[in-house]
Amino acid sequence: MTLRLYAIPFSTNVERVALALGLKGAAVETVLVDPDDRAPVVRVSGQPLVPVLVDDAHVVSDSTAILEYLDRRLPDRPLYPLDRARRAEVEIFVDWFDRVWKRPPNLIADELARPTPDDAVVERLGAELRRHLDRFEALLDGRDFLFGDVGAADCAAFPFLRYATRHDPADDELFHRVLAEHQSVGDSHPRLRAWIDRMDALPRA
Ligand SMILES: N[C@@H](CCC(=O)N[C@@H](CS)C(=O)NCC(=O)O)C(=O)O
Repeated sequence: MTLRLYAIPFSTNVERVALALGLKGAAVETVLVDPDDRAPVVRVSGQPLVPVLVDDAHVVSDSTAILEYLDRRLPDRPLYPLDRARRAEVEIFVDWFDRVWKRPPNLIADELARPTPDDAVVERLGAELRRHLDRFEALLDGRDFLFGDVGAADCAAFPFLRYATRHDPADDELFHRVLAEHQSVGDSHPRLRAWIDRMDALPRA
């Protein structure tokens, strides 16, 4: 049975899954959906957001839930450490990333979408986002990937952190412009730059 992945162009959360599938070497059929018409996604999953993974009778939405599902379904080349304590560390990181790290860029995008954005709010939140870059630089001290071996933490963070050095000109989504403008790194974060290059060279579905 071929896995099916529902996607929209330039989706960060879809890229998490595409990277995980690439690491697993799994065959997948990608169903590219019109971002303005989520009917096919709603039909298959009962909700409008991508990614959605369909594996025969199993329909899984939410990128983190999909990564966990893939590790159970295709246990070779694990995304999460097999050791319980190390696994919990990665789970805590992914949870922090989604609940804490994502807040400033989302709030900046909300602010910029207002008729008269407050520059001071944008600057304060931008500074918070830039401070996190130092944490990633430290996480990569002495190792090639965020928690040692490449896995779920890298798949979860890369699609968002890549904007520190890469922004496809065809990608004009506001949230992505925020990520590019408030994270740009020069020579200040060499480990982060090298990790972005390393991650970008990985296969993906
Ligand atoms: N928690 C979900 C979030 C999914 C999500 O927000 N997906 C975005 C694409 S990256 C989406 O479908 N957005 C559509 C919209 O907001 O209308 C996950 O991790 O998969």
